[in-house]
Amino acid sequence: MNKPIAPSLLQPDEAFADYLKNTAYRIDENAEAARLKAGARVGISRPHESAHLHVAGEATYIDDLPELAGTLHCALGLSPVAHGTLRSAELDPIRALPGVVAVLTAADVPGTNDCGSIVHDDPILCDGEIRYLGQPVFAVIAETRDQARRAAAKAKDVLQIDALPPVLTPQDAHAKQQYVVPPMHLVRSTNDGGAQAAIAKAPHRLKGTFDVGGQEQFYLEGQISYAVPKENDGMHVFCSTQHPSEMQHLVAHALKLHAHHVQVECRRMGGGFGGKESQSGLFACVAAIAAKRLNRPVKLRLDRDDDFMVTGRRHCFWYDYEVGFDDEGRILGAEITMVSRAGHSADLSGPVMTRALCHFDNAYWLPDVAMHGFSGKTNTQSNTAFRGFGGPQGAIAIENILDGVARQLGRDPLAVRRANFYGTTERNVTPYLQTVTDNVIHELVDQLAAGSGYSARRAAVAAFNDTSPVLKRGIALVPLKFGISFNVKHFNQAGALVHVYNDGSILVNHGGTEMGQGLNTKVAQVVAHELGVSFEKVRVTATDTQKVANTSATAASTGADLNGKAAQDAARQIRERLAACIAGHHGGEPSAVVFANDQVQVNGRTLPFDAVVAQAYLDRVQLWSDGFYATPGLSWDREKMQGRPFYYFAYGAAVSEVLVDTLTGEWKLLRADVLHDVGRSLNPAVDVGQVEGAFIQGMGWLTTEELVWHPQTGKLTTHAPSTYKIPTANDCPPVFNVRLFEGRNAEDSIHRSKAVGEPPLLLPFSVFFAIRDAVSAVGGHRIDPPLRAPATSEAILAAITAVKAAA
Ligand code: MTE
Ligand code: LUZ
Ligand code: MOS
Repeated sequence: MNKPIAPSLLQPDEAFADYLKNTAYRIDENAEAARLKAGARVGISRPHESAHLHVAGEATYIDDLPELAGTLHCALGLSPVAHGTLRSAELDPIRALPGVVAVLTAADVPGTNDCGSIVHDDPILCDGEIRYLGQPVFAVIAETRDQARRAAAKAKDVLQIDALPPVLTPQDAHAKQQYVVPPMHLVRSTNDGGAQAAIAKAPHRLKGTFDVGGQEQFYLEGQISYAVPKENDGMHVFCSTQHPSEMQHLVAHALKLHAHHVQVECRRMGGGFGGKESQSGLFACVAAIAAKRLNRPVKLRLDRDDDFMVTGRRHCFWYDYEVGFDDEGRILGAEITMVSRAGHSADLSGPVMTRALCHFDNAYWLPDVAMHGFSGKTNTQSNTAFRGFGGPQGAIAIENILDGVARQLGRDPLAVRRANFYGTTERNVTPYLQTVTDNVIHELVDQLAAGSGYSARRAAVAAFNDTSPVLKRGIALVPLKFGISFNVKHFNQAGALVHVYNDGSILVNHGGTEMGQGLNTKVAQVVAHELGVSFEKVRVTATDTQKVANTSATAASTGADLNGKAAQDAARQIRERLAACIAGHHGGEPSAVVFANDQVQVNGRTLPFDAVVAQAYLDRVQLWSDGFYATPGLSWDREKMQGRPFYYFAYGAAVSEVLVDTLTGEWKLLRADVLHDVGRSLNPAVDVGQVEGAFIQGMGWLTTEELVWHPQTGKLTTHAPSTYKIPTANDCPPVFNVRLFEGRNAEDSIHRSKAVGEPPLLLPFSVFFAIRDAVSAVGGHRIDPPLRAPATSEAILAAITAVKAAA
C-alpha cells in the first residue's frame, strides 16, 4: 500500500485521495523497504537521530550541560534610549549589589570590541555611541543568574545619555541616505533605453508601493553561551550557534588570542532559523571576556524579552515599483526600489539585499529590469539572517505586482503567473545572467493545479462570494524558485571527519550544525550508505572547531549539500582502503568489492563488515579519514551583480484557500495544498517536516507576527509572546496536503537531492494572496486592495475599508 506522505493533521479529503493516486511522489513504504533491503540508506524516511531524546527531554541544550563548580552568571545592562551619546555610567552602586562579582564595560575588552561578522562595525559593548534601545552597555557577572539580572536591570537608573532623535523606519533612513552598506543596482536591459523605455512602450502600466514586515526568529532555545577558561590561555565556549568557526574567530579577536586558543562546541540548537548565524557572537564574546577576566566559567543565557530587545531578525522591506506589461499580463519592463531596515550595523544586511535582488524574478522571466537595493541604517536592533535570507522579501514583491497586473486585466492571477514563467530553452536567463537550466515550474504547477482542483475551486469561491455579503472566500496559487548556494562564493565549502573504530562502529563529525532540521540524520545516512552499514552503526557528534576547521555557517539551506558531500568523500576514502585491503587477502579487483547491509562481498565470498574492519586494523590500514567539498561552477561579480551565484534552483508551489470575515478582519486558512521540489529526497519524512514547518512559519510572518517600535522612543513594544503572535499547531489548516515533487537534481548534488531548509518559506505567499483575493472580492475585484504584510486582522480590516470606500 502506498501511504500518502504526511497525512498531516487531518486525513486528506476525497478529491485529494484521487490526486494521491494519480500524481507525484509520496512516502511509498514498500518501495522504501525494498530499497533498504537492497542496501540503500538514502531515500529512506529515518526518524530524526535525536527524536527519541527530544520527546523524552533528554536531548541536551547548552543550559542542560552540567555546570562546573565556580560557574558565574552574566546579564546585560541595556540602553533605555535609542540614539545618543553615553555621557557616564555610575557602575559602582551596581558592583555593590548582592552577589555581584564584576561589572564590565567596553574598556574591559582585552582585544577588539567588535562582533561584526563581515563588516566590522558592531561593538560588543557600547563604545560611547548609543545606537538602539536595548543595546548592551555593560555586563554584570554574579553568583546567580537572578542576582545578575536584578543588577543589570538597574541600567536605566545609572546610564547618563545625551539623547538624539532616532531614525526608525527604512523610508526615514532612505530619505537621509544613511545605509549600512553601499546601495546596490542590478540592471538588465534588452533595449537601449533600459527598463524605463520598456515600461513606457508597454500597452499597460502599474505603479505602486508595498510594505512587508520583519520577523522574529523565536527559536525555542534563546541565545546562550557558556565559556570555560582552560590552561595556557585556552577558552572553551559552548554556544548555541549556527556558526562555530565564526564564534571562534570573534572570541579570539575579543580576547586578543589566536584561533587555536579558542574551542567552540555545539551539539544542537533548539532552533536557529538564521538568528544564530552571526548574532550568537555578542553573547559568546561577553561570556568569554568575563570568563577570561575572572578565570571562572561564565554562562550568559538571555531572557526571552532581552533576546527580542538585543538581537535583530528578518529585515522589513519597503518597495516602490513600476512595471509595464502586455494584454496577457507579461511583464515587459520593471523598475523597483527596495529599502530594508538594516538596523544599527551591517551584520548580514548586504548579502540579504543581494539575495532579495536575485529573487525579485522568482519564477519569472523579466526582460528589462532595473532594481535598486538600499539597506537603511536605523536606530533599531541589527537585522540579520532569517530563513530565506532576503529571498522571500525579493520574491513577494513580484508576486504582489503580478497580483495587481491580473486584477487590472481582469484575468486569473494564475494565468498571468504562467504567462511570465521562465522558459526551458528560451526566456531562461535571469537578470543576473545565470541561465536557468533546471526549470520544472511548468510541470510542477500543472500537477498542483490539477491535483488541488484549482480551477473548479476558484469557480466555487466566486459562486460563494456572489451569495455571501459578509464572509468572503479567497484562493491563490503561488509558485517559487529559490537559488541554492551562499551568495558569497568562498562560503560554499565544507569538511568532515569520519572514524571507523576497530569494532566496526563509526563516528562522524562535520562542519554543519544541528538546529532541528535533521542535518545530522541526513549526513549519518550518507555515511551509512557509502560504507554499506546499518544506521545504528553510525553516530554523529557535536560540532566542534577542534575537529573540522574553518567551517561555514550552517545556512543558505546548504547544510546537507555541503557536509553530506564532505562526509561522503571521507567515507569513500575509507571504503576504498578497506576494499584494497580485503581484495589483497581474498583476490579480485578492489573496485569489485561490494559493501551493503553490514556485509562485504569480495571475490565470491561474503564477510561481515566488522571482520573486514578488524582485518584492516591488523594490516595497519588507516581507518579514519577527512573529507572535503567545494561547490563547483560558481562565480559572482559583486560590482556588476552578475554571474552564477547558484549551483541550482529549488522549486515549489502552493494553493491556499481562506475565509475572511469582512466585518472583523478575522480569517481562517481552510485548506492548503503544497507540491515541493527536493530533488531525490535523502529523507522524505524529514523533508516533509521542513516543508510543513516552513509553510506555517512563513504564514506567521505574513499574517500574525507584527513588530511595532514606538515611533518616538524607538522601543520595540512587541518583545514577548504576549504581544508578538507566532503560529501554533491550532493555526495549521484542517486540510494540509504536503507532497514532494518527483524529480532529481539536474546537478551532481549529494545523491541528486535538493536543499529544503529555506525555499518552502515562500509557499505561504499563497495564504497572503488568498487573503488579498478575498478582500478584493469586496470591491468586485475592480480595486487593488492596499493590503500590507503582515495581514493582521487590523490590516485586513483597513484594506477592506479602503476597498469599500473606493468601490
Ligand atoms: N528547521 C528547524 N527545525 N530549525 C531551524 O532552526 N533553520 C532553517 C532551516 N530549517 C531551521 C530549520 C534555516 S534558516 C536554514 S538556512 C536551514 O534549516 C539550515 O539547515 P540545512 O542547511 O541543513 O537545511
Ligand atoms: N548568503 C546566503 C550568505 O545566501 N545565505 C546566507 O545565509 C549567507 N550568510 C552569510 C553570507 N552570505
Ligand atoms: Mo538560514 S537564514 O540561511 O540560517
